[in-house]
Amino acid sequence: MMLRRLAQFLLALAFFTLVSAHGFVQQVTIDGTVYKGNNLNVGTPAPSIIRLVSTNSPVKGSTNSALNCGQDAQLASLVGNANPGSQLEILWVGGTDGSSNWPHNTGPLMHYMAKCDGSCSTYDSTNAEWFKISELGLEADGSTWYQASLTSRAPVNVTIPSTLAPGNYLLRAEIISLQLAMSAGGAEFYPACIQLQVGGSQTQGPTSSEECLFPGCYSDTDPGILTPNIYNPPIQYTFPGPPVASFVSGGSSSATGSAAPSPTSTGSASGSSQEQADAQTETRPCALNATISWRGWA
Ligand SMILES: *[C@@H]1O[C@H](CO)[C@@H](O)[C@H](O)[C@H]1NC(C)=O
Ligand SMILES: *[C@@H]1O[C@H](CO)[C@@H](O)[C@H](O)[C@H]1NC(C)=O
Ligand SMILES: [Cu+2]
Repeated sequence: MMLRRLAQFLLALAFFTLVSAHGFVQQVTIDGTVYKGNNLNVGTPAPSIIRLVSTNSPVKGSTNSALNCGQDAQLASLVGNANPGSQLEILWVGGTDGSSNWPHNTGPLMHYMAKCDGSCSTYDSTNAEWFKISELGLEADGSTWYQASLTSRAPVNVTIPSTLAPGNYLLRAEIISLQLAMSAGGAEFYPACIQLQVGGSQTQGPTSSEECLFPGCYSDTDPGILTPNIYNPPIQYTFPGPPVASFVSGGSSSATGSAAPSPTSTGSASGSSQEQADAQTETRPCALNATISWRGWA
C-alpha cells in the first residue's frame, strides 16, 4: 500500500513538474455570450470583464488582502451585461495560458456578489460588501467534489439571483482547494472578480447581516478552511463565510448542480479505495514542496 502510494507520488511529481500546478479564470460566458479573459503575464492586457491577476498561485491566509479579488488584481476595462436569472459559465484553467486543466479536486466552489460604486471598471473593491449567491461542495455521491469536474475542463455554473435589483455588481468566483488544509493556513484560496452590469427591474438584495468584507468573511480556523479530516469519509463539510443570502431562492441552482441552501453538506458514501487513491494522487501538485504532505503518505 505504502509502496503503491509512493509510486503514485513519484508519478505525480514527474508529471506536475512539467506543468504548472495552479490556475486562474480564463473565460466567462453569460447567457451564451463569451467574454475572454487574459492569460497571465501577457504584458498589456486586452480589454476584458475579468480582473487580471499576477500569478496562478493561491492566496494563503484569511487576512491576506489578495483574498478580495486575487493576487494584484487589476481593474478590467469592460463590464459584462447580465440580468436576473442569467446563466454564467466560468472556465478555470491550469498553468498560465490554459494549455493545462485545473489541477485540484478537493474543496468548495463559491460565488459572491457586491455592488460597485459607479461602474465596476473603476471600482476599488477593498471595502466592498460581499453577499453569497451560491456554494457547491460534494456531489450526490457524497465523496466527489464539484471541483473535481473542473479537472476535465467543465465550467462552473452560476445563476444571477432571479430577484436581484439592477445595478453594477462584481461577481467574485472562488475555489478553495483543501489538499493542504489539515493545518491552519494551509487552505488555498483562488478568488477571481468579474465586472457586471445587471439590468431588469427586480428589487431584492441581501440584508446587511448577510454581507462581509474580503478579507473579513473567513478565519483560518473556520471548519470549512481548517479541515484535518477532509479525506476521511463520511465527509461532513461546512461552507465558510455567510450563508447564501436569503433572497436567493432556487435562483442559484443550475440545471446540473445544486447550490445547497444549507451551510452543511454531508457525504455518507465512501468512494472505492481506488477513487480515494486517485483523488489523493491528484492533490499532489501543490504539496510538492510542502514537507507536511508526507504525513499523509507515511
Ligand atoms: C456545469 O454545467 C455543465 C453542463 O450541464 C456540466 O457539464 C458541468 O459539469 C457543470 N459544472 C459543474 C462544476 O458542475
Ligand atoms: C514552493 O515554495 C516556495 C517558497 O516557499 C513558494 O513560493 C512556492 O509557491 C511553492 N510552490 C508550490 C508549488 O507550492
Ligand atoms: Cu494549485
